Amino acid sequence: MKTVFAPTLLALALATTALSVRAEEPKPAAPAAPAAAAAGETKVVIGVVPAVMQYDKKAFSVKAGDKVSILFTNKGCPLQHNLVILKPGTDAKFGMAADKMIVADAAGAMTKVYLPDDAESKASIVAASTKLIGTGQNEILTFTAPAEAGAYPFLCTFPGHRFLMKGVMTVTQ
Ligand SMILES: [Cu+2]
Repeated sequence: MKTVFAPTLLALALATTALSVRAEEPKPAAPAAPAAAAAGETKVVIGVVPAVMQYDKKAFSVKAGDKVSILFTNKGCPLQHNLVILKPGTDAKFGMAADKMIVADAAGAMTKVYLPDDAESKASIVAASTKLIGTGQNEILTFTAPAEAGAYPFLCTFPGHRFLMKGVMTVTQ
């Protein structure tokens, strides 16, 4: 899903104004192609379906190198969730590391948003929410899409959720 961000529209409006003010000057500078600047930005909204422990969006695509912003929102599910996007093929191992940290120190695991922080797990994170998202809460994750095309799994590592609460971000060239 490609969306032009509001600030870009504002910039376009300002640029247009500037051009009309400067109309009498000999040669206005070539416009800096605002449309091209807007390309390469992807906005995604991912919610939570109450009661069934699933994201309401299980697949989306981004272009390699895009600026991505994900609005992760929980409108009506009483449970708390996170959202972590991982490098291809690392989801099972990451999930098991999350389970291990919960067993080792449940309270500590919660303060870490159930994201394992050993070196290997950290290296497999593409983007992750910084807090647990309860009812009525949301968070915007912003990151640059990986340069390499592939299937990047995303999941919730709140205890027991990841088997149902998962999806795939496809990165295309
Ligand atoms: Cu969850």
